[in-house]
Amino acid sequence: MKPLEIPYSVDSRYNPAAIEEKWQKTWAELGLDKTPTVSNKPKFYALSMFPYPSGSLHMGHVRNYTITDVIARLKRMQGYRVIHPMGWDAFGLPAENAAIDRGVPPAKWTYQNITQMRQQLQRLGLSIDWECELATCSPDYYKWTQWIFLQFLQAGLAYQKEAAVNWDPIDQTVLANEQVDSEGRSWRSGAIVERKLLRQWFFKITDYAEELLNDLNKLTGWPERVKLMQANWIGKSTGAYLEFPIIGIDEKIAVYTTRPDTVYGVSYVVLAPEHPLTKRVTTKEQQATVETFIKEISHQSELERTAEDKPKRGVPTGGKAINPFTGEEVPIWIADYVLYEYGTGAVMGVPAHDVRDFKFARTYDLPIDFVIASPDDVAGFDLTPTSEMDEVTQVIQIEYNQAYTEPGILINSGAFTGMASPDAKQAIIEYAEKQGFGKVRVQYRLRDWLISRQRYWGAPIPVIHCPNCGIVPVPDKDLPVELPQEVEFTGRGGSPLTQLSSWVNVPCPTCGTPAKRETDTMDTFIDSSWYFLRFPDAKNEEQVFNSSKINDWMPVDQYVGGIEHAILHLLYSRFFTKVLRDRGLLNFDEPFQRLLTQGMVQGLTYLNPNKGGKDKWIPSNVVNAADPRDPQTGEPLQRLYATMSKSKGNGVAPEDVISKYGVDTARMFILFKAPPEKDLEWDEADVEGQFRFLNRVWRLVTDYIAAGISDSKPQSDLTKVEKELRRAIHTAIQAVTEDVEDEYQFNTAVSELMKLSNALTDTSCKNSPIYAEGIRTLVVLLAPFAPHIADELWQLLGESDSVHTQTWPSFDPAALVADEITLVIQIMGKTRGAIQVPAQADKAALEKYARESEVAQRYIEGKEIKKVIVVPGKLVNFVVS
Ligand code: ANZ
Ligand code: ZN
Repeated sequence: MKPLEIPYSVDSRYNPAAIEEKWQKTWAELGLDKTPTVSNKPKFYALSMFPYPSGSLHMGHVRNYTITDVIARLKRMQGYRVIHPMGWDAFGLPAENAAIDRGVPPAKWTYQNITQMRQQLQRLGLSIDWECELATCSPDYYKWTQWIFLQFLQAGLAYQKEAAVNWDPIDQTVLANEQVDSEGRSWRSGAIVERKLLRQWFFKITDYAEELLNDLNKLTGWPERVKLMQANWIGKSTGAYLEFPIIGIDEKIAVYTTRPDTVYGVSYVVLAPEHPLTKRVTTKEQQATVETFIKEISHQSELERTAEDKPKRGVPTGGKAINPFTGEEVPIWIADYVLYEYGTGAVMGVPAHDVRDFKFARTYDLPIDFVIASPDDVAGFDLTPTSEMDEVTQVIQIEYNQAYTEPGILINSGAFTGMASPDAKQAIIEYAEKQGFGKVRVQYRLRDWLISRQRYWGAPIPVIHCPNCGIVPVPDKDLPVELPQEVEFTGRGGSPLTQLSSWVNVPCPTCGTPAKRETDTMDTFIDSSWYFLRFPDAKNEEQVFNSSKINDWMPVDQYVGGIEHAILHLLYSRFFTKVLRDRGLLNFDEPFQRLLTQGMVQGLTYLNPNKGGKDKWIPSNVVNAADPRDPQTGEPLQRLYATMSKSKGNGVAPEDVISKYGVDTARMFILFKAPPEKDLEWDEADVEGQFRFLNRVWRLVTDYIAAGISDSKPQSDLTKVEKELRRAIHTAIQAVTEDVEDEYQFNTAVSELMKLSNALTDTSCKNSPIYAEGIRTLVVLLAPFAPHIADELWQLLGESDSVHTQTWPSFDPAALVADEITLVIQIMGKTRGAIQVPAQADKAALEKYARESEVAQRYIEGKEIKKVIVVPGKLVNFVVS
């Protein structure tokens, strides 16, 4: 043993406040978190969803960034070159509201918040490369947002058309959806908001619908749930146009249906009242009725016409059509629930299998013929298809007392009888196509993306409207189109940009004629659809980014953020990536390789079930935990965990926890309390528990140092105790590595660290070099989780390099093999004890050890052994008389 030599006196107490500040400074000086520029190491891009600069950090942020930070630190130690950036999603409405309410300019308000939040973030000791920092509201970022807009415009993916917006008739302004309350009133004026048609800008995301859907298959590192949400949002449905010839005139009614498998159950055809064929099919006798009906419903809105709970109304036209499959005549009706703008403006009525049609048929006494049945209900029937398409003898009588809307087995459907719905759909469409009376038709629920906002605090759309040239893109050399500073915010009369004539009026860049700038700004989702492409080249003044740099760093290897972005942000980012790829700027298809959606942080709160609205939440600090009652009414309260929020008063401020316990404890608690994708219940006692654990580690290491550092090489012949300790060390390396590597099970990884710390505490070989190996391994394994204490202890161990520059240890498989195993002794199936036996003992040897054991001797004495059951590696069970 070498005499103790420590660079400075070891503080016997763990003092997080002192060491955390010290190490944050040191890391910054050493540039540990900087993104490596040249290196032949494999790359790793770790990214948290960047925050909106509201002004203060909440526990959800802390959890999100801690998760990403552990991954980034681990990957660096595993030999990757890592980029781990941070920025600000800084445009948006709250800044403008602050300007209206308090007169603070949006830019000033935003940058103040950024400064404040950056400081709070830096206290967390995250290994972020601050040199990549960006804010979407800064002109050197939105210059490129505008440039990308022009790329979309050039590609024909940006266009203008009329669209309905929320219009406040008092303030004369467009409102965002968030500014309209549940009663449809403006948040400011209280006026009932109107729908108004205005020219708006759109991005043609529908051009990419099919690829966005198909490429979900490539995202093997995404949660299934998120992929499903995206697929549903895109909403691909395959249906068909089917044509029904009209009797008496040489015309056909094309209907759009998603259920061609129900075509044998059609009992009528319905036209939208506005349909051009309505007049032609109406008979003389029905003319007056039809005209009255059309007049009546012309006053109804689309919503009223289609609302689920409204009765469906219609009238027969007197005309008839032929079902091309059955050859049967069916009446032609008009009805309010069929919209002219959707599909073909005509539907085939199948009351047996559609809820609306069912109600309609009941009201007007139309036939209801079941042609789909559940597989269970047709079990006993002969489902041989007939040879002819139109041979529909009603052979199977199945009735349901409501519409049967599920897919099932086709009955009474001629040659398609017996088929399952999905196959039948395809077969029926194919047949119709062959016969020339139908066509397959793919529809998406996804609509084009409305990107224009009549707001100030966003990136101005960089086009100029010229009376001669029409829409003229602002030339690249004139970008960015900067937001003017000297504006007044009144909240009335629309966007302040429209009032600023000096800004609006410009000569046309092409012909010089007096022209007008576009005053709309872009949806903030555009800013966040490409920020991850800017980080690796954030300072580039010449280009949006250097493609080879971005192709090198992208895709993001691990993206971490909230489930609330499962649809829009992630879909838009995928869309942008594909468009920029098609513009030749990128060489990959998908931006995010792996996605982790972290759960919510929940706080303790109390609920008064007899109260409604926000009043029902009673903050825990005014409640006596032993007997929780409403302080006002005395009513008993329910105790529960709910997502931390201001209204529930159950938030825990990150700075309070950090001041009391330090960042490392907060991180350890967050990681230990729940797996990252699950909700996490904030619990002070468990925070304490982690603080105590770090204190134990501190004592363990400092006691070891005080006792003297052994630098001797491990001998070849280890004692049994040494072998056991070595096994504990290497088991910890293996388990921690596996827990964090594939599944990010940080909670079990922290348990493994605790196990190792216990093994080191309990072992009797504290003078052995194996013990030294154990102490050092514990500190290294702890580094990604509790980075400050780990570096401090590492330095106390006499190391001059930061622990974060160490190589992540690999385990020695030989050390994992046990010399001895525990053999359970049972008598008559009851466990009576256990003994240690050599691991390689065979069945016969195990039985011998068991028989000779003290436990067995005690229970067997004087009895006859009838049978011995040996389970190798586990137990021996004696059956006695
Ligand atoms: C026959 C049928 C049978 C239908 C059945 C459904 C169930 P999505 O999925 O929203 O696209 N439909 C078609 N055009 C319509 C219009 N202009 N106005 C009102 N309804 C219309 O809905 C497609 C279904 O909505 C179509 O499939 C059609 O009714 C109806 F058991 O056709 B279906
Ligand atoms: Zn012009």
